[in-house]
Order: sequence, then C-alpha cells, then structure tokens
Amino acid sequence: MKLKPGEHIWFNEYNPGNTSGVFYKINKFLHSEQTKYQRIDVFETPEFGRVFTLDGLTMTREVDEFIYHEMITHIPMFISKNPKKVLIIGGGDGGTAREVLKHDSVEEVIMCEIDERVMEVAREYLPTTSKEFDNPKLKLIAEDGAKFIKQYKKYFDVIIIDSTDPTEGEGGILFTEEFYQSCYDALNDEGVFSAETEDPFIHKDWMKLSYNRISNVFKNTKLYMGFVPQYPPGTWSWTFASKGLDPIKDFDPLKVKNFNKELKYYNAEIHVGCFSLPTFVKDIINK
Ligand code: AAT
Repeated sequence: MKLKPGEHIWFNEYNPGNTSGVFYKINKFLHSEQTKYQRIDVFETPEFGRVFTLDGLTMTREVDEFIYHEMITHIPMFISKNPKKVLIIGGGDGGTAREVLKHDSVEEVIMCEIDERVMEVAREYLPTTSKEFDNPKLKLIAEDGAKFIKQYKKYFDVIIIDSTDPTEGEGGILFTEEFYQSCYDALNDEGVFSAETEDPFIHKDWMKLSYNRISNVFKNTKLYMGFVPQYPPGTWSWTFASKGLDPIKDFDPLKVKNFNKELKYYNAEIHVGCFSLPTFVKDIINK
C-alpha cells in the first residue's frame, strides 16, 4: 500500500512498565519543544482532534477533554455556597479555568502553572481549552504551585489541583501531605477542594496514597469517578475534600438545573452518582 505524505507518522504513549499503551496516527505536527521542565508536543489526529502531550503522556485531547475538566471543576464549584475566589494549581492548558469561569459568582481565578511555556503553547495551539486566558477575572502565574500557595491563609472558596501524574515532571510535590495541608490552610472555613487522584488500575497505589493523604488533612473527603477516555485506562478518579461541606448532603440539584452555561458530561445525576464507587475501588481505598 502506498502511503500519502503524513500517513506514516505515529505517536505511542507508554503506560508505566512499558508493556502497554495507546497510539495515535498523526495528521500534522503542530509544535514540539523541550522546556526547562518537560517536553511539550501538540499534534493533530484523525479521530481525537488536537492532542497535547507532556513527556510523551496525553494531557488533553480536543474531542473529550471536557469530561475531565467538567468533573474536576463542577463537583467542588456546585458545593461551594458562593464561589468567588478560586485557585487552580497546574492546569496550564486552561480547560479547568474555562469551566470555573462558567460560574457567574466567580470574581477572581488564579491559575498557578509551573511551566510558562505550557500556557503559551496552549494559547497558540489549544484555543478550545485556553479560550478564557484573556478574561480579566483570570490571573496566570508561572510558578511552582506548592511554593505559591503558601502565601495564602483562609483566602480561597475553591482550590482545584489539576496536576500531572505524581511520577512525572514537577507533579510529585502536588501529591504530598504537606502540600495538601497548604491547600487546607489557604481555604476559608467554608472552602472546598478537588484534586486529580489518578486511576484504579495503572496508578492504583497513587490513587490510594493521594486519597489517604488528603483524608489525613481534611475532615470531609470523598473519592469520585468518571470515565475519561483520554487517559489510559479510560477511568479516572478525583478526590473532593472540604472543611465541613458534604458533596452530597449539601448539593442542590436546582443550582445545576438553573445553570446558564453548556455542560456536556456533568449534570445533577452524575454529581450524586460519581460518588458511588465500584467494589474494587472501595477495596483499594479501604472504604
Ligand atoms: N488540564 C489537564 C491537563 C493536565 S496538565 C497538568 C499541569 O500541571 C502541567 O501543565 C504541568 O506543567 C503542571 N504542573 C506540574 N507540576 C506543577 C507544580 N509543581 N506547580 C504547578 N503546576 C505544575 C493534567 C493531566 C493529568 C494527567 C493524567 N495522566
């Protein structure tokens, strides 16, 4: 078979252990660079739109990034009574900031992404996720989130940790108990928190560890799940935590019903249902 130009470029993503993974055909390479922190690549694929990878691992896929971003964002945002001040750590592609800014109550969003180049590349090549970068309510900071957060005490209504895997780049520090304690300290008394806490298959030890560490710091902690095809193995976990508010008892489905912005995955049923965990996941976190 004769291949047309561009039909012979493929991307392979390896899971930990390098015995499995996923691959994409590349239609067009858009960007590649090594930054101070990591390697960034952006390319176009036939089925998934633009794919953004860091050190060879998918961070965002254009067609389904909304699932991960809606789930990490709207669970805490709909539990916070009146979210005005929001901190995002990581999340340099902008997808989480986009979701946070769908809430009209929000007055100030700080996104602290360690790698300035991730934000610049997102601005240029990932317009769907970075679309709110010029929103005057959003402040972009290029710093290590674990250091940056320490200056805040009882300030934020919502903190969202949209971090790379703990084994990649500078992500590890965002999975330490000390860092979760800084998040607790930076939240006001009604504050709520969410963090990406990996998956129950290929990162199951990290899922357990991060959930346990968050539980050691926060009074109320609950793991929740969703299907996230962009990250192997396709199912993902986040952990909700708060100083008092309960993600189910304090949930008002009417708020979601009356929400005036488009949501494609999250809804009132998902909000409640995502906290019902499969037995094997409960076993991993001893619940
Ligand atoms: N929005 C979904 C994409 C991500 S990106 C996570 C971001 O966290 C990356 O851009 C990375 O540069 C940033 N990051 C890593 N460490 C730090 C740090 N210490 N402080 C601030 N930002 C940091 C999430 C992907 C989830 C991966 C699933 N496999």
